[in-house]
Amino acid sequence: MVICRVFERPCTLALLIGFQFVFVVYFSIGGFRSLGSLFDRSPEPAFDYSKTHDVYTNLSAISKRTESDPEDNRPFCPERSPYLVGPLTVTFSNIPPLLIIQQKNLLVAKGGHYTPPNCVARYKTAVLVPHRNREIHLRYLLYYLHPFLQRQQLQYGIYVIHQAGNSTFNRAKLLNVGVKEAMKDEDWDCLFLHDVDLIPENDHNLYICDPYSPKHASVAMNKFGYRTHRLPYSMYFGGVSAITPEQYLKINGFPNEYWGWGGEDDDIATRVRIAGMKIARPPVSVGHYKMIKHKGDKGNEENPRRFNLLMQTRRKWIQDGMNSLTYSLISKELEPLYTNITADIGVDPKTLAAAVTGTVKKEVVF
Ligand code: UD2
Ligand code: MN
Repeated sequence: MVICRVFERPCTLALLIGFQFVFVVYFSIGGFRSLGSLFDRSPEPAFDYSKTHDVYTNLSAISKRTESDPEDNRPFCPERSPYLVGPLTVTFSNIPPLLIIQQKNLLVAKGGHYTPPNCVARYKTAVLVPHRNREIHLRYLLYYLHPFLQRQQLQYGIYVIHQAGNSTFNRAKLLNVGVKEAMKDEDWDCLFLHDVDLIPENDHNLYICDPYSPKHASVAMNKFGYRTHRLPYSMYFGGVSAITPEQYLKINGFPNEYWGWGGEDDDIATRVRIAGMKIARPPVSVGHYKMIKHKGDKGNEENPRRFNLLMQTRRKWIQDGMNSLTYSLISKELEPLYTNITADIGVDPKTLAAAVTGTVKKEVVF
């Protein structure tokens, strides 16, 4: 009876509907996650980021070869590396030149490949870095990433995929090239897609794949006060993420048609969802990254077509991706700290069309 009376009043009814609306909106933008965390049995691990460690601490001790141990007698590396220290000191001043970085990482073999000296690695990870004209950032990344990965006792290789020429940058296509070329070298079980300007700040952020779900690793960045910043967050896949070769095949790789800044990360996230997978994430307190400050690059201007393209992902993913990838490999050089893959991946059709109609003149170099 009372309930009926309440509903009879239009004002109360409007209020109730209003509350319901707010409730639905709140939970649809991620509120369930916070509700879920109330019941979560594994609380966020706590790290004290005011006490950080040099990523090179004890590295030489970690990587000392015990000559008495013949290669084939080596045990598996432990499930959890004993060398992890947690929060790391990351600054962008006084980063030494490449030659010194080499000397600090004596067990890194040509091409930026590493295998733990005293145990058999449980995981084999290729780190793929799409790149053009960011040499300083690359040096910083190499300085921090090599000791970081060695602390985790991984077998790994660092690949830099360099886009030849000056046409519009195409991050996702470069990543496709990186996967193809890296898989020719080794049977990698995990592919890490890595922006050149993001440095991990906690070595508990393991550079290994989740066998069930592609993983988004860079969940908390200094740039956003170490908070998750994108809504809907569950779709966010940019920065640093990891995928197994099997998962990569399942989503037909990455799109080749995103020229310029933006959209390609959302396209990949959509592919993951369409293929029936979820995106895994490390805890926020672990997935800490520092981003090297930068402005937008020349040749990587915002892609005006990205919203249109994103509307077509459901239809196009099956025909645009790994199965339609074409490029020509210009060189594959084994540098001391990384494998440098230089590829001609073609030109942005927008600039081609503009060149034909005469709207773009000398700036475009083919
Ligand atoms: C965001 C994403 C990034 C990507 C991009 C949109 C994060 C943390 N990162 O980065 O993954 O989705 O938006 O495309 O959300 N690069 C070069 N040379 C260039 C241009 C780009 O090397 O001239 C490479 C480099 O590895 C760089 C990456 O492409 O880190 C992404 O470009 P960005 O750093 O300019 O874009 P940003 O920071 O907005
Ligand atoms: Mn960036």
